[in-house]
Amino acid sequence: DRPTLAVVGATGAVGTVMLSILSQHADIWGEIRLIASPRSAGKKLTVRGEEVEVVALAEEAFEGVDVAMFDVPDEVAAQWAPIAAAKGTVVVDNSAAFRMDPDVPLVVPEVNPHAARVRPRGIIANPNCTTLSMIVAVGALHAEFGLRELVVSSYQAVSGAGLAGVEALRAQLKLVAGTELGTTPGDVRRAVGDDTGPFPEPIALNVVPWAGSLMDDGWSSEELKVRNESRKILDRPDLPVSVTCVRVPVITTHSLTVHARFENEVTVDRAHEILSTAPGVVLFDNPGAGEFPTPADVVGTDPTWVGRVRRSLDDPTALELFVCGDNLRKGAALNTAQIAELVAAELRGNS
Ligand code: 11C
Repeated sequence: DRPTLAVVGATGAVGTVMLSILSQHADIWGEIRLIASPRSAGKKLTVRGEEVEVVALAEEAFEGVDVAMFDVPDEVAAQWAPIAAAKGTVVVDNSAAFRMDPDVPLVVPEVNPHAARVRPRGIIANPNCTTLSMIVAVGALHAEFGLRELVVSSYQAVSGAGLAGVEALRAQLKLVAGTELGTTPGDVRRAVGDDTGPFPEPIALNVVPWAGSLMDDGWSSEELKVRNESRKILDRPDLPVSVTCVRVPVITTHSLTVHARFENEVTVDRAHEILSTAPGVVLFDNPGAGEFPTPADVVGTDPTWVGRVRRSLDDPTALELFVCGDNLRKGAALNTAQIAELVAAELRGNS
């Protein structure tokens, strides 16, 4: 019998991409049940070419569900993932609620697939989209060279902040389009007005060095997530990781610059070989021909794209990279679906 899958949070920005990925991937599931807040219950959404009615989040909704993919706010996941797990459902959760729980594996199938099998709470966590947008490439280099340190800066798309982030950028772009704004202090801010949506500053014609909430000593929650999650996925709990997160006026696809220091000397040729053969990575690195990844080309694709690979001028053990990944696909829905498919294969093997 094919396993039953539930998608919890089916109507959100990531939920919508989950449904399209389920329609594109090999059809391994029996029933696919769509679950969302009571407000969305009764809506009809298309998955695998068929309309399915959304049911309200409730304990009974998990009856007979083998695997559930959750994309809901942290507090909703914290409450409902254990309820689903208690019913025997394996939960793959895309919130931050369980990522750092030592009894919950944090899984990227190309990097640490084995971790998915050890899940004492019946929950597997999916990393943050910023971590996921670089970790497949970094993990491949780590497997060969042994990582000693990471210093990264992100260039994060507005859809990382959900549909509200996309709406804010679109609305602000309308207000500045065709103007000469962006030439005097405050002119963009005045045109955009006080309502800057989920961002603390205007995002049109601007970059904003902030994502998430304020943590100790000036760090943002997003920066600490990238640090802590990278350490957990790579199984290097003491790895030095320094992160600066920045929001840019891109709809979808997070980019990062990465300074990665390794145990021994590295060469660009060997790094190219590793990256061009690593599963889930596309090497696109020919700056002489103008070839490097940008969000405009990467959006809507599955892999992690890598370009601008250089050896650090002052450190022969370090590489500099530019990495792009679609934050709604590999950064969220795709990785969650890949983990669910790993679990389905395991359940089939056991039955
Ligand atoms: C952003 N990465 O781009 C965030 C959103 O922990 O899953 C995802 C937050 C998370 O704003």
